[in-house]
Amino acid sequence: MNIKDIMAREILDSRGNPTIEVEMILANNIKATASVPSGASTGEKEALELRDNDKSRYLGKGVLKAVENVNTVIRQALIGQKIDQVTVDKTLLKLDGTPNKSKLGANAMLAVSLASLKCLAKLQNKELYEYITYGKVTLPIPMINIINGGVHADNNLDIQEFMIVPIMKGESKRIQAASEIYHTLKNNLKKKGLSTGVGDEGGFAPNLKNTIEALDLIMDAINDANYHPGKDVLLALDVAASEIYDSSKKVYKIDGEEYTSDELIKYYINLIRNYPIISIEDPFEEKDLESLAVLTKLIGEKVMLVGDDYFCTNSNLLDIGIKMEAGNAILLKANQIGTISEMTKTIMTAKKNNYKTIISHRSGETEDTFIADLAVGFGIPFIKTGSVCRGERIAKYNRLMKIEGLLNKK
Ligand code: 2PG
Ligand code: MG
Repeated sequence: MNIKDIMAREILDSRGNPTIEVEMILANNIKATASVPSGASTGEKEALELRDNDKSRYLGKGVLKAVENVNTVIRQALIGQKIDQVTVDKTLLKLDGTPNKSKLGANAMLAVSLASLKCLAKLQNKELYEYITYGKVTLPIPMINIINGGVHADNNLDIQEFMIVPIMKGESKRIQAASEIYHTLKNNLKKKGLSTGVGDEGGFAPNLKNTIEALDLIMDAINDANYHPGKDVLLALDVAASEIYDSSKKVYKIDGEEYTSDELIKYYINLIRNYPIISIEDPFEEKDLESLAVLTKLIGEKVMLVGDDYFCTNSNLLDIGIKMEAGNAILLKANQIGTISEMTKTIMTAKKNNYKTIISHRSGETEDTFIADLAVGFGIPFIKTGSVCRGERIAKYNRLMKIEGLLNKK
């Protein structure tokens, strides 16, 4: 089946910033639409998100150049071609020809790559998760970000994400637990006179005394909602440490204190002693793989040490981590790398080397739910897709519950 047409347009993401949407049409008139998310705490080695930098539109954040790239060069190269994921992605990579997708833009490339994947699933009359399924299908455990801090909120918390990880059986049960804990936390915050306004990923963003108060509030909410922290609900953190690193002093700033890497290691060990934390993402700034390797040796048996900015969904960067035994898990964000084929390669590399995988949204999202399908189809054990609040996050949870229903019918 050949590609008949490709059309890109500028749409808005959940922060109200422009992003790109692509519609692909096949010769038999099968159509699919895909849109790409956008990060705020981005890794330095992420593929380039092409923005116009034209201050007269959207404060420079327009994506008309990326749209134009799809509607001209990419369209001309792909129209009339047989649809096949590897061929589409190879064509995109060849047309771009740069190491970080700076010519076409990873946003333009991913939108096309993803639209092609969705067309292929429709062509076989399959659900997206079903089309990409290889091996065992699993429903991922959600890591739900119920308190937001760092660059995702205007409050005073330095750690970016405080997540609950419900591990009971059944996706709907896990999401139900998250919702109950979320609402209990909301009531508890209200009673204390704290703000219940939310951050970019839908978690609450109150000003608190410190990290410990955030963790204690979450522990109380879990208990008050009649769940058992450490038993059926665990905790996870995304420190996004590059954002709190002062490179001139070589220290991390948390709650007004400064920590060297060695002191931060002790800080984490103390945290996991006192709270049922099963995962810490980006515990040090993204260039410090040495400290990540030390922490992995010390607590890697008990805790997932997740590389997000460290690896940028790039199999070459992951290879370096693997060699250094730095981290034991990787966060997967399609727009960090730019094509589905490259992301698939990274997933395979991680699995082969026993790195746990977590698929992830971005802090700026769209209503596209592809990460839910990718998690199930690729058998990725965890998903990070924000809080149980804000439509763009809820869309992914609703899709997961729908897939659970479809799987149960089989
Ligand atoms: C992260 C992500 C998603 P951003 O750091 O893991 O939660 O944030 O999209 O801003 O990079
Ligand atoms: Mg992160």
